[in-house]
Amino acid sequence: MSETSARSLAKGSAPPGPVPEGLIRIYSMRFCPFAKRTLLVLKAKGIRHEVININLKNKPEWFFKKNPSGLVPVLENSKGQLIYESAITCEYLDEAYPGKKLLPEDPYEKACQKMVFELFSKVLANKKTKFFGGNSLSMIDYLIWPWFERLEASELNECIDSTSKLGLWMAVMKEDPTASALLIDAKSYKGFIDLYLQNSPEACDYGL
Ligand SMILES: N[C@@H](CCC(=O)N[C@@H](CS)C(=O)NCC(=O)O)C(=O)O
Repeated sequence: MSETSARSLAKGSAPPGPVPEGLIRIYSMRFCPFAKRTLLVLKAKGIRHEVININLKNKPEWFFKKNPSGLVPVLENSKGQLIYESAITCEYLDEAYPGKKLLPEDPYEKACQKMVFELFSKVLANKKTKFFGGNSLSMIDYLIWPWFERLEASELNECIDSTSKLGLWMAVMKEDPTASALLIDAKSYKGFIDLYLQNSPEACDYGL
């Protein structure tokens, strides 16, 4: 798997070449919670991938050919196919690659995960089981987790009661090997936010 901490590519950079056979590429940004969803799924499924970080404060001109809206994450495969919108990239990876299935096979169960995901932004407490999708960790947990790990990094986690269902879920997520391997570094995240709010082109490369 490739370096997630490479410096970002900015305006004036040369576009990267085709994606080698057997690899998938993610255009990412080290501190983006949406891209983190895709990185979690890549890691959880053990998919060989390379990471190209994009300077979101000074985007390369060629990046708009990868995603006209100029947002990360974007996936590119060796056929030159491009996939964007984080939830769509995650579902694509789950369907296109073998190994542990993160979305349920059963169409109704799958629809339920998608309904919970739609509800997520409105009703956080809509959780009756240990994980958001049932009693084992699945796609929905990875889709939600990046915002909660940022709460910890911003020291806002105290606003969540550690004995509540949400607090208990956060504790088990931190023990998941995939989530803990990709855990955001609080100090770098704070440094990134400070520079990002100042519109600094150095924000995306904070700490490198
Ligand atoms: N709906 C998109 C949102 C992605 C998104 O907002 N990414 C941010 C970084 S965290 C971005 O690329 N921002 C660049 C910009 O707004 O120009 C998704 O789920 O992939």
